[in-house]
Amino acid sequence: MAAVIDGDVIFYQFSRSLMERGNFRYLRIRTEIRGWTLLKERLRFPLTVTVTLFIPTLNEITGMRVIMPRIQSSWCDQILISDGGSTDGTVAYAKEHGYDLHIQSKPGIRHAYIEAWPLIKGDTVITFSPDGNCVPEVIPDLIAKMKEGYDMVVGSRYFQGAKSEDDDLMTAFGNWMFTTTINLLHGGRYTDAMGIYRSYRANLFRELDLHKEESYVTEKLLCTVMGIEPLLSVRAAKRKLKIGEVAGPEPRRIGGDRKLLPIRWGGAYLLQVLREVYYWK
Ligand SMILES: Nc1nc2c(ncn2[C@@H]2O[C@H](COP(=O)(O)OP(=O)(O)OP(=O)(O)O)[C@@H](O)[C@H]2O)c(=O)[nH]1
Ligand SMILES: [Mg+2]
Repeated sequence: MAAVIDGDVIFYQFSRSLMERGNFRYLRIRTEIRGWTLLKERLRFPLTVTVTLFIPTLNEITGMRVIMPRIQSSWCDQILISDGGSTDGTVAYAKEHGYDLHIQSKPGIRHAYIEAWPLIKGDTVITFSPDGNCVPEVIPDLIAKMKEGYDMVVGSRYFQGAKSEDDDLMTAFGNWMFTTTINLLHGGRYTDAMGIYRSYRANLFRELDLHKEESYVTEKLLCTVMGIEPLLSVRAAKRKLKIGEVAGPEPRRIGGDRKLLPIRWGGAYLLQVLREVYYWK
């Protein structure tokens, strides 16, 4: 703060104050120069966030039975399951527990997101895998960090001492290689750009055009249907959004089968990450 006074006229004054309006807290910067006042509002922090826990499932009943009871109801306002055609009782479990439920009509993980996104009620979404790979107790850390005004907070498997017990040589290398490539090509500062476990403003999905078919054309070359996380990481970095990370250690999968197709998805993701250098500004 500084004030330069020449006679009665304030020559220059600068002050900062915290303001609350609606659900947001702002840092207000007021600069007065020769009687002219300039007001700037900076750094918007949400005071509260409403949270949807979004869970894509494909035959995950074993993990669901162990993991879902560890999720405290006070942590989120909505639990939304998007199921890809499970035949092992996952859907019955979701109904029994009163979760919101969508059954996919098109196959492939990204359609689980695209189709169910309109059902999200929270302003903040946490994407979560119930297969044992996501530690439920990290949810409050993700929410607390979102309240500091972040657009996205990644539950990183490689941050602040966190480790993945689920990685094999190929996935460990793939996650490192993609994260490094995304940081170098698109200006990210991620330690984990590939994981599902993260929270973000729900409307980022449309702001970053993740709902559009044209965003995923590279999957056609490898005859697969890819996920949305790598593209979300790329475009959030390209837009220079406020991105944070918390430690999200990854335990082993509990039961069920791995759905990841490392070669096909790896190829499609690599082409997608490279294409983004010139496509989508
Ligand atoms: N609705 C739906 N869910 C899917 C589909 N493919 C995978 N999932 C679910 O998405 C969640 C996250 O899967 P991932 O953790 O990315 O994949 P994974 O098969 O566990 O492989 P790794 O964790 O890398 O070992 C799990 O609950 C899967 O059951 C799909 O096509 N549709
Ligand atoms: Mg998994």
